[in-house]
Amino acid sequence: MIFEDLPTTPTSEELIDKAFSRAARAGKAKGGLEAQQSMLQTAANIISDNLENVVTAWPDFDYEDDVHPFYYELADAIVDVDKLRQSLSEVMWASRKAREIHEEYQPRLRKTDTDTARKHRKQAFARLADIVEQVDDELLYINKSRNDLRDLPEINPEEPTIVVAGYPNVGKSSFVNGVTNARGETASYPFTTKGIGLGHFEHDHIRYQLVDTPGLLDRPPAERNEIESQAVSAIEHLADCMLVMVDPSGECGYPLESQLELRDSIAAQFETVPVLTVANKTDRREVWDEDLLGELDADYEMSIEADENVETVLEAAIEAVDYEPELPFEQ
Ligand SMILES: Nc1nc2c(ncn2[C@@H]2O[C@H](COP(=O)(O)OP(=O)(O)OP(=O)(O)O)[C@@H](O)[C@H]2O)c(=O)[nH]1
Ligand SMILES: [Mg+2]
Repeated sequence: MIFEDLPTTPTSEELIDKAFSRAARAGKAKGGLEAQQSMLQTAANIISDNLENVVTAWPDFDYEDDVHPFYYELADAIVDVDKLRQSLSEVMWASRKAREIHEEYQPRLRKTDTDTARKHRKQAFARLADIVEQVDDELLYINKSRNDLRDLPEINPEEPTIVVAGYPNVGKSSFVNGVTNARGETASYPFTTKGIGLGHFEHDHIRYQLVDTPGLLDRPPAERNEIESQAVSAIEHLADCMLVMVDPSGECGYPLESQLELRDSIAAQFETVPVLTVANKTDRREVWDEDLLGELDADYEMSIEADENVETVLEAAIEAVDYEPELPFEQ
């Protein structure tokens, strides 16, 4: 996951302390003008390099190759990506500024007496400290973003992905766990209290990803908060097939009418993604709500419990994904 290995970001105070204490050590090893030059060089380099490293540790949000739209939107649900990008660019500015200060003061530490050189060097230090303090808030925001984003789960947006949606208790997890090796493998997102279920299976040597979405795509859009809505938008970039599971028996606790509305709203939002409606629990057909079955117009009917048609549904989803692996010899 692209935000997993980001290092901690130093605070402005930590960075200033580090730069000046290393500079003091470098100065002690020498004497006269050389000591002042060495101190300036050490402090400026440490500040400039550390600030630059803060920025280059991040993937470039401008390039889809670096940050897939799925992760961009997901990150934006959790942190303010614009503010983060602005912070990164200001830290880069500070890094450059530290180098400029170095270049500006370096000549003043030559061909002069030690006292004058020390005076200039102190002035340069004050300006270096000032530059770092100017990006104090930015460094804090970058570190906060790093902490918030580092625990996003291992979802691979490049892998062909089937997303399973539907009201609670309709059988989403039973399906994901039944057809994959997931066995309850879940990943927690900062924006749902329930774990997102993740499973994988192979078909014709291609690895597919199945994503179960409790807490996100299990109720009407109006009931989602802003963060959840944004997470759902992120899923639009992830899903290659949307499988809406419905329980016409209503034993899940939600009438078929509500489930129908959810299906329609998902189909409307995911208009660029193939959406399959699957009626689950055929083993409970005697209590299905017959009146609305016509309107539901399910693409498939199955029973996970009775293992009826489950394989057919999976194959239909694979077909809907229509994944063509990119072969290296096909240019
Ligand atoms: N009769 C019957 N029960 C089923 C079938 N599939 C799942 N169930 C049962 O329905 C209940 C809910 O199944 P889950 O797979 O946990 O449903 P879910 O959609 O993941 O529910 P949430 O995680 O709460 O959103 C469980 O008791 C399952 O055993 C089926 O085909 N027939
Ligand atoms: Mg579940």
